[in-house]
Amino acid sequence: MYFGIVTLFPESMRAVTDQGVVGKAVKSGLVQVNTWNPRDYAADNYRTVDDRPYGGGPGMLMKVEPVVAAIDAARNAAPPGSKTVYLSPQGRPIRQEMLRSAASLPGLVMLCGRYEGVDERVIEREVDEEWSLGDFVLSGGEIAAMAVVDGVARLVPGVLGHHESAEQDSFENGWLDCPHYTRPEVYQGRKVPEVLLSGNHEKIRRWRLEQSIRRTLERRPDLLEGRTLSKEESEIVEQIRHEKLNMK
Ligand code: 9WO
Repeated sequence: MYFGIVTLFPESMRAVTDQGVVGKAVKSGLVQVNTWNPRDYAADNYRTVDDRPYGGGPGMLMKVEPVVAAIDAARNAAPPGSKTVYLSPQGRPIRQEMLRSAASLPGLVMLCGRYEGVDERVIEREVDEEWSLGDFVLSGGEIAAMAVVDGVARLVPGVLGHHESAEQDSFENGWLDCPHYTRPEVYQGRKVPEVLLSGNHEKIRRWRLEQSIRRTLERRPDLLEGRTLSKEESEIVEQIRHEKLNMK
């Protein structure tokens, strides 16, 4: 999997490429991360990368020529069939299935904005999709790009070991993750749920599923919209809804 990152802060990507699961995948060659700095494509003696917005107002935009030249260089180095994504709060909220389809591409080019962003015509002409981590503002797209590199890289076959495998993930089954426990058996007077000590794997599986469903109904009921549930899942959802009715 190839990542080309267009950024004024190429060193920032080391936070994701130099450690952990992604660091290992980069070292082994399963994942490649290259950076392209608009500053290297700035034509003037000052290597100017910002410019003033038409219409006035506070803030600056990224200067068009250097950012387009860096995008072009990134795309030319990326494998054919790669997609170009701009990270911004105006983008489509990222969901796990978007990362899954990105992981099936040969490469992903990501444009990290700085300042007040990028000229809209650059986004229209050079970018396939605009993605967002959520409804909040950062000071640039780099942290979002690193989140995407991390989230996509771990879906590339061979990047995770059998034990960490992505099928176990929260969201691969559509539910929030269940709670987890490790030693000690009693911590601050709070005991580990008995079922987890029972050794009954079928009971444990069902308890975990029920916990996942409870959490999802409680915290993220929106995740149920438009989903088809298995018989077991809908039975658990019904049972929980009944309990709630009886409480009132
Ligand atoms: C900066 C600014 C300065 C003065 C007045 C208004 C301003 N707006 C902005 C601004 O929104 N800057 C963005 C910074 C431009 C695009 C790149 N930046 C960014 C990306 N911030 N947050 C993200 C982001 C990306 C993905 N998911 C969540 C947030």
